[in-house]
Amino acid sequence: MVFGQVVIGPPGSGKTTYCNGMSQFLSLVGRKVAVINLDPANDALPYECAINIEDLIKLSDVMSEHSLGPNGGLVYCMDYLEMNIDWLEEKLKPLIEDHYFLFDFPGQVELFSLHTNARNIINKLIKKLDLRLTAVHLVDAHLCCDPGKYVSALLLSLSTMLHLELPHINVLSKIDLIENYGNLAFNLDFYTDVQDLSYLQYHLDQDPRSAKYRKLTKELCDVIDDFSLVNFSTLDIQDKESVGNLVKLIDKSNGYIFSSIDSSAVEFSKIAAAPLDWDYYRTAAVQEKYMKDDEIVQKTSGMQ
Ligand SMILES: Nc1nc2c(ncn2[C@@H]2O[C@H](COP(=O)(O)OP(=O)(O)OP(=O)(O)O)[C@@H](O)[C@H]2O)c(=O)[nH]1
Ligand SMILES: [Mg+2]
Repeated sequence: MVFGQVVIGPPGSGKTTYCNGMSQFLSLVGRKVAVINLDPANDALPYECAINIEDLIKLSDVMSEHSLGPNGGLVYCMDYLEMNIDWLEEKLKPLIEDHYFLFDFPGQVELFSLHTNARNIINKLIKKLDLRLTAVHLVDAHLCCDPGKYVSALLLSLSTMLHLELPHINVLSKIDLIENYGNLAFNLDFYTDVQDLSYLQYHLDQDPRSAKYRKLTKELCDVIDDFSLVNFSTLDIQDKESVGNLVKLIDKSNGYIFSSIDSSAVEFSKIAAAPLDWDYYRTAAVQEKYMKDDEIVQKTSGMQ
């Protein structure tokens, strides 16, 4: 079984930096990582990539040959990759034996919430190579500073989750920079847990520019509340604890945590030794008490 991550998110949200940091972190904990660059607009790659879409198609060629802008060019490149999926498959096959995959995707959001090409590419790879992939959706944490932008980040996260239908983790990236943007209107938990958006609506209504969209904001927030699917983890790529916490979440979501029982006893025992909110003796004592109460009830009902 092969595990990996599909790294997506709006332009500049930190995908390439994430792939670089994550591959270093995973290598340190003993995994063999292959980073696959599927973004033809990625100029200077900070990581050594195992496969690069530029070997198949170049964005600059597409733009000049077909008179397309960068957005249309990227859609064309993804369509082209979908049609030539065998190329990617052949490149991945030698790595399947012992590698963990990180796919660095383009930042054009409509590719993951509207078009079908990226979804088809991922699904074909999953089927043909028996991959277990989690979508890691990065959103720049500075969007929390503006309630309108935060609502749009929630909607984007929700539509991407519904569109891709993969195990999915939304991440507020660059959380180390959030203090630089001034005080947040609410605690960070409010933005990560997405529990009650009525406070956010009230906050938006205080701004005369957004007050006129009150009804629209309410309807959009209701959609997010009704699905009740979106929440966020946080990430500072330079903080190993932050990266480690995310790895634990991703490993649970794609099932890696279970596969590692056989393949890496050391890593699994580290996870197993982590503190758990479970106390055998406390649980056993409660069960014993219930059994005694049951006996008493049975005896007293027999006496009557
Ligand atoms: N402080 C801080 N900066 C970050 C972090 N992650 C990424 N950055 C910075 O954010 C900028 C954009 O990062 P990229 O990794 O190029 O973002 P991307 O999503 O790959 O961008 P596109 O490929 O253009 O869509 C870079 O200057 C990074 O150094 C982080 O966790 N903390
Ligand atoms: Mg990038």
